[in-house]
Amino acid sequence: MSHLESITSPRDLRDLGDADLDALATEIRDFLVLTCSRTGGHLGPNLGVVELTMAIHRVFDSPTDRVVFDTGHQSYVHKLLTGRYEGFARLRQEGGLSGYPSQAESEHDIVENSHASTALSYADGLAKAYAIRGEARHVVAVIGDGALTGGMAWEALNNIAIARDSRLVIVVNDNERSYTPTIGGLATALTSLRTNPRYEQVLDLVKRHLNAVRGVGPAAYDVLHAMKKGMKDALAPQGLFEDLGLKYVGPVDGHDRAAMEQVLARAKRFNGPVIVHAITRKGFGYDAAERHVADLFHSPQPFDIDTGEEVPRGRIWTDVFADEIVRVGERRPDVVAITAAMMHVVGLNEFERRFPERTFDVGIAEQHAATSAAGLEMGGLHPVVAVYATFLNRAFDQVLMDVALHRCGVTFVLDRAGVTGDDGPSHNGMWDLSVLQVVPGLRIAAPRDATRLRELLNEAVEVDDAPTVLRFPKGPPPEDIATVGREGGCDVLLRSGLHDVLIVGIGAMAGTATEVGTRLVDQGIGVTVVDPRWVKPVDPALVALARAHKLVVSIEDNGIVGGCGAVLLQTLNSAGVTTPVRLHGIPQEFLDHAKRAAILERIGLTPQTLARGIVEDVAALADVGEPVTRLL
Ligand SMILES: Cc1ncc(C[n+]2csc(CCOP(=O)(O)OP(=O)(O)O)c2C)c(N)n1
Repeated sequence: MSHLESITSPRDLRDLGDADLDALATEIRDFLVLTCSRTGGHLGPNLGVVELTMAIHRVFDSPTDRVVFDTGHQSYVHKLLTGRYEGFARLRQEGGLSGYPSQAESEHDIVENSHASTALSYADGLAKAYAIRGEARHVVAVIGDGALTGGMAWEALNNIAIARDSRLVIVVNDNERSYTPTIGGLATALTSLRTNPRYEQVLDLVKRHLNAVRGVGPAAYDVLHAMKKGMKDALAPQGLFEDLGLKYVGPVDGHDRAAMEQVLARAKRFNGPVIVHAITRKGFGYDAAERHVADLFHSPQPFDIDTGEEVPRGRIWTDVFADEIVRVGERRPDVVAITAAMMHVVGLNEFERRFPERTFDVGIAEQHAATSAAGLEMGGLHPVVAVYATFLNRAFDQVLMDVALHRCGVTFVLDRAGVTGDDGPSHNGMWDLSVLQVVPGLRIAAPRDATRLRELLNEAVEVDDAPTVLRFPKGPPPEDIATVGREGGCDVLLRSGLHDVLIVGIGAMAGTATEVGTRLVDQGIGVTVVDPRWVKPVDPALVALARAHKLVVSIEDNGIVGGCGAVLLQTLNSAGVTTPVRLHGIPQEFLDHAKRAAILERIGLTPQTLARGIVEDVAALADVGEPVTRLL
């Protein structure tokens, strides 16, 4: 049995000697590479925290002591050390291990939200709770330099600095990267901490030398120690953490397990908040990851272990946006682009290459992205803020008050909208069409295919008196879906027979809507299928169409509560249109990870299930006698 297979709990680590621990670290790396080569996953970040995680679990006693991982994408090693080796065969697959910590999986997991920059706030609360309850438990928060660029992390530090009773150890996992190199003043400050000789190290050095001189050493050392603060400023002028009032230890080589254990043990003894600054390398120990220029294998697709070559993913929606935004940029010198630490994954890398002075990576700072976009707009530019749909939630108030209230022409591009699947509940982009409905003046476009994405992006950047949103899903776009007519601003995709059922297909669900329509036509039901293109505000043409039909059906890959269907229903109600409306969307719940297709199947958002339901609805309406008796 390998070392790795024999680990069922962190306690098993305590009995191992240095050689066995080194062997275990190697086994973990090999295993991570093998697993991710088959399933894909956050390989680079996890290769970087092997020793660091082992050290934490040797020094602290989880789950009595709590370990909180910021974002949680780097928790694979923690999972391996907490008895989940077997589960890795089905990593990120339906019914298998989650790609993030999961309370359902283990008592060692506590925070599973996977939106960045929250760990310190959770840890602050946990540590305060244990202090108040008189429980002698430590809390360890592991946070990357990327996640430290998020404002919430600094709000937490501000509070932690005065929480003297908190037994809280913050491990800053500094690998100088988010996906790409971490940006900003923080990154510069960390570099200065990283590269300046620490006063502790210098003191140690002085101590060793002075102690060697008989009769002089200890006394001289004491004097020196008294001058410590002054020395610190002279040797390592920096104020990042200590000027906040936080005890700082480091920097320490995060790949030197023994050194990590030493500083963690010291931090633990301090019994107050301490920052441990660990220097690590993303992708450490796997050549293909270390050489991967784009993102050091932050989150590769399945790949060939020998070459590191990923299974080609084909052309995805992001690529269509990436090409078009460059064209927009060529035509419109006032268009600037903003990413929140995800330059290439949201398709801005080519724009950045072409227009570096017009591209801003703000760090994992969606709130700042939105409000600084408002400022850019007020200054005469048209910003395009590209983020994953789920992460825009972070900036809701900024969109509402800072952008919309000021009628700023800012375009938000929401990639990975709808069901994303593999990354679980926190990554499904199923909230935007609901939360953004409440924003006055804001307009939302949902393209059904690549052509519409290009069209709608161009229309969106023309709007200069209100925020616009363009949302599209993960994965490849479908073949273009032809238009057979136009009603107001809506594309008609299918028109057949009488005005029985009006199907409104929102964005990526327009293809599904068309398939559903075809099935209904086969059943002899008259159908009109439309794609509104702009889904907010509701197109008056939709109201007229709804009035003319016997049943309205909306289909969207967004939460059913407050989404496009719900707002359409409300609009029809206000307009006095009494046509029955059936809403189809994602049930308002947190969806476990699985493939997108499997989830859509499970929640009934497939043409077959939808068509069956609609036929039943039509039959039920017919049963009541009015007004659709002629339908069947
Ligand atoms: C609010 C939010 N925005 C964006 C992301 C996407 N994201 C996941 S990991 C990551 C980079 C994290 O960098 P860091 O914290 O330094 O960890 P590392 O991967 O370098 O270990 C980003 C931007 C996220 N999870 N949450």
